[in-house]
Amino acid sequence: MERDIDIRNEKAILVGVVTGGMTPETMQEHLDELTLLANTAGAEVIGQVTQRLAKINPAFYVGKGKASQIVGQAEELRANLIIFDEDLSPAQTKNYQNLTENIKVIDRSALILDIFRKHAKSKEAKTQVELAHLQYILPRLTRMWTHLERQMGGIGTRAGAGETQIEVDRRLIRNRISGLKKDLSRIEKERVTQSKRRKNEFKVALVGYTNAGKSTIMNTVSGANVYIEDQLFATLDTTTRAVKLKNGLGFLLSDTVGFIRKLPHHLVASFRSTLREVVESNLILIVLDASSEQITDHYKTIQSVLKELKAHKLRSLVVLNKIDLVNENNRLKYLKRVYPDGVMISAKNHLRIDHLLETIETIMKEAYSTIEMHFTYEQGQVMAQTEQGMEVLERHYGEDGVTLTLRGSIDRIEKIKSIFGVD
Ligand SMILES: Nc1nc2c(ncn2[C@@H]2O[C@H](COP(=O)(O)OP(=O)(O)OP(=O)(O)O)[C@@H](O)[C@H]2O)c(=O)[nH]1
Ligand SMILES: [Mg+2]
Repeated sequence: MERDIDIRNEKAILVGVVTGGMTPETMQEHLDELTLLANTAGAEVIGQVTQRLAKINPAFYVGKGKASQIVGQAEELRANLIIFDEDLSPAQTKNYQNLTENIKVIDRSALILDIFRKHAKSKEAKTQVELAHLQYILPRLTRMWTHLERQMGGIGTRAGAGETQIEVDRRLIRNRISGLKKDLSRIEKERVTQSKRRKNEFKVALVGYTNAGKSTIMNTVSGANVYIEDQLFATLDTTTRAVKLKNGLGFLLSDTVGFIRKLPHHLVASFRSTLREVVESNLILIVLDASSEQITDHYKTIQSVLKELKAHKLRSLVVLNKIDLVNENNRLKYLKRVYPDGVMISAKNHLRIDHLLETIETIMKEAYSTIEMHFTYEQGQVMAQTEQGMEVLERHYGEDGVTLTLRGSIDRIEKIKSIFGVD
């Protein structure tokens, strides 16, 4: 059942539905991506079915006849898993379960959740994934789903008077959900304290489609040692490192979980604490795989997730990574036309990283302001404190003290002004 999906060594067939103005090519691209997801989860794809639909059938998503046909085909191919590219409603999942006992029928969200569960390592990621997973399965519980009692064990797992097993299961899940939410708000509080400490620093966040090369950029630019793999969702946690520029200015760079088309809503919501770094950044680097045919789709997906996070109005810069794989002149021209401000790099081959850093520096300076401050010679300590985290553009020694011209974040300058009562 849903709870127990562990997609390893399963043989799967994929189902894609073409609706509205979608072209068969786009459908195929979506199924190719679904194949990658299935492989990442450990399944082998042995067949695919596509169906053109004018209207979604509430019982089976596709028509009843087609549903039986898909199940029949899966049986014939000896598949034990059917994966829909579209989200199935709880009722549709249950209907399929009634249609076949030996074959699991899941949707794209369940598959993504399975990958996240396998890749989660830190306490935070595990908590977030479990929360999203339980929220996903709560409305999908069926009466066949009775392992929970044993798994959760202990007091309160027995059915009370008049309570059916499924009611017990629901109660257990709800309790667990509220426990996980409490754990997450505790983790979130720690993050708030951390981010307060970093308030005056310029924060840059790497955001992008999964496998675009965010972690490779992180490692190349900051010398970090983040896990890089040619697979989807290699990264589920946020890593932050300080990056120093040649002129002494510096910023904090964060690498985080990647996005994908139709990322389950519960996942985005429960990964809020991991994605906090994105929401609080001064600059978002939108990392795109320049060699991907789906680059436009990827860009749209990123924009819509950023919108969901309420981070779409933040300053952003497009980074066209994997430019080493783009050999055709026409393709380069196309990229330049569509992303005129995009910075082309190859993180893996260390190409044009300097150019990326220079662009970040220019943007930082725009977000920065300058202030002139005068200190008497007795105020040496106060002056040193004021200088912290700021760039000293000029230092003029006069008879009655030192005049500094400082450049730094507007926040920091406002703070200095309020401390010294200047305006
Ligand atoms: N050819 C080429 N490959 C690259 C480049 N940058 C990264 N890669 C490869 O792309 C794959 C994914 O890289 P990651 O850095 O793990 O990508 P990510 O965006 O962090 O992916 P997730 O954490 O899984 O979302 C790896 O196999 C990298 O070696 C590049 O500039 N050129
Ligand atoms: Mg990564």
